[in-house]
Amino acid sequence: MKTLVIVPTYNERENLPRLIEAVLATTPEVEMLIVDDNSPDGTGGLADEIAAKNPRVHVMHRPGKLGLGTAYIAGFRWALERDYEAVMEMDADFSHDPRELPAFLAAAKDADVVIGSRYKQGVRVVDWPLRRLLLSYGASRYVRLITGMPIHDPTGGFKLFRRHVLAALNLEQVHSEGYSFQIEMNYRCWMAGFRLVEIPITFVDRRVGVSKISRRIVWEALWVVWRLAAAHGFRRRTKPRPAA
Ligand SMILES: Nc1nc2c(ncn2[C@@H]2O[C@H](COP(=O)(O)OP(=O)(O)OP(=O)(O)O)[C@@H](O)[C@H]2O)c(=O)[nH]1
Ligand SMILES: [Mg+2]
Repeated sequence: MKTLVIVPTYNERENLPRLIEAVLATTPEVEMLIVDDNSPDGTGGLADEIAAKNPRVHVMHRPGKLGLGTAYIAGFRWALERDYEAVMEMDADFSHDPRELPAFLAAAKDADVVIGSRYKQGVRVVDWPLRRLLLSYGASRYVRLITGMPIHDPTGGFKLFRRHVLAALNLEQVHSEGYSFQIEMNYRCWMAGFRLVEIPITFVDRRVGVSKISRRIVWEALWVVWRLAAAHGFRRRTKPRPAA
């Protein structure tokens, strides 16, 4: 399945070259789109240099730090203008292990959306401080409690959408930015009746570079869940989608 792996970057100079190499080595089916927000450390220029030598690597430049959510939406649109059958989200900082990528492609044969899950069949998070783990795990329980969405890890950012899913969603309606972007995408896919499948992944804390998580991102996630649920009348189940 021809797949585009979208990697948003902001100051990931130390990670990006190794990441690209590792991702492309997994399978000839994948290409990559780096969406760089004019990183002060020059990640964008570095991506251009790599892309110039490798036709499987593409780069989108944005003028400044516009957020993760809009970076992915821009990437999704770019993919839909081309002939990719699947589109993946992945972080640049090696928290998502490239070696797990083929498992997503395999699972996509029987799913519309494949979600890499840290919290299905146990908890697999390496090197996070307990505080951060509790925040993330607590958020996942909170999302499930309020929306009824049967997903163990709704804030994770290692995932795959089949092309027809992105084509069916109204991407212009998606406004959230940080963790809530992941929640919102899952929720919209679930409400639309698509098949969401979780596969176990192991998440490792970033080794180099700095985190971009902020208090604002956490608050956004807390209230976005209520906004989404209210917009759908607090409906807690979906109707199966008629076969296409
Ligand atoms: N283009 C773009 N990329 C971003 C932006 N914010 C974060 N990213 C990238 O999105 C991915 C996830 O961001 P991280 O900073 O790793 O966020 P996190 O995983 O929640 O936190 P840490 O791993 O602790 O840093 C990384 O590849 C970042 O470089 C942004 O505003 N624009
Ligand atoms: Mg990270």
